[in-house]
Amino acid sequence: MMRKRKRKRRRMMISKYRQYLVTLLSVFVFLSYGFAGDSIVVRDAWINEAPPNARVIAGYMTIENRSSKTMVLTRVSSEQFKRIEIHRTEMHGDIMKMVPQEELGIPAGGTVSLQPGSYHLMLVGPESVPQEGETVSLVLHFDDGQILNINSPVRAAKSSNMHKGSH
Ligand SMILES: [Cu+2]
Repeated sequence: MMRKRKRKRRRMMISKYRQYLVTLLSVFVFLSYGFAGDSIVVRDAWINEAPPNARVIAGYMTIENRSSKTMVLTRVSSEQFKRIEIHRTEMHGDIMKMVPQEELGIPAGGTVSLQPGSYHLMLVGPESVPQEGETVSLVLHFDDGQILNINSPVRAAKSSNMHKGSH
């Protein structure tokens, strides 16, 4: 008697759990679809090619905010690196300095370019240094909880998009 009842209860719990999972999954799909929409568009992402023993690598991209409110990039992560910092290169007299940024705001309807000599991502502690032709998977986290996954190709800085262009 007792055993039967217990089994029944467990079955109910499993089905509840399953229901919960399905709900959670559909919320997830909805959110990522909603985001895939248009509020943030990333273009021209690239990772600077670096020697195989490099401990830090720079990453660049153009982030466009098509929404009607400021979007704030709060965090960037990648499974291929220990951590990723947002930096800005500043000139102090003759001295070039990289200043870590807590976050990066992209104004409504505006564009922020991460490029050599300005804002950039500092990819710290590579699992193995990615070489030209490979890509780095980056996850961009925004202050409203939205998340954007991008694949960034690795290429040499000399063939920079400034003049030659990649398309
Ligand atoms: Cu830096």
